[in-house]
Amino acid sequence: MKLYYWPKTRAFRALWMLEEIGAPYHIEHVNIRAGEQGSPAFRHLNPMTKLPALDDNGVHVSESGAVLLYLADKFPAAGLGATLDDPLRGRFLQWLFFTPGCLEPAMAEKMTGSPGNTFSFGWGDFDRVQQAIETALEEGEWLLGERFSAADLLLAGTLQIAFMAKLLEPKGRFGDYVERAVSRDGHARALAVEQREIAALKK
Ligand SMILES: N[C@@H](CCC(=O)N[C@@H](CS)C(=O)NCC(=O)O)C(=O)O
Repeated sequence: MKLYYWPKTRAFRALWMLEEIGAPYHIEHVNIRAGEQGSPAFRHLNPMTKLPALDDNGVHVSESGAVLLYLADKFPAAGLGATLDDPLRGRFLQWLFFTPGCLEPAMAEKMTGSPGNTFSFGWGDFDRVQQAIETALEEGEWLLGERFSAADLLLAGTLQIAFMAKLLEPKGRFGDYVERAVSRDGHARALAVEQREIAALKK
């Protein structure tokens, strides 16, 4: 499995997922700061020319939500998804789509101060996504209740960015949730890889 990656990007989500799973993979660098994502070869892989992208023996997947879903389905024993017959499958998909489809656009809107339209825009607005997460987390430690899934990986990783951008305070229910997610061994392993990659760039 090849992970097209550059440090300090959304490719970290896929890296974290691969480390959670323990699947063998290797990193293919795409220096997005130097424009390498625009090469014809990479464009063929992901016409959006963005990271992350995955090549699993010729099967190409991009868009972080799709990459996580692909991996969760491919490695069910890792328990990071919900199988087709699992009653939690619906909730799993809902929250997996929620982060890129609602949270990220609402964050972008909030950051840029764009006026938006909570009724017509698919992501509502930042207050609405915040309330949705709050409600979901009232029901359990994780989005699926008792167990951590790829949907938590995606949401917690994105909430960390919301903390860094000062859109949310890293405290209370949100703070505890992100803390629980990043305390996982899989996250520590992914972070070690990311730190090695950052250090290598500085050489
Ligand atoms: N919707 C995409 C967004 C990916 C994305 O925006 N990646 C950024 C890095 S964090 C990127 O590759 N930017 C380079 C570019 O836009 O040229 C996903 O979730 O995978």
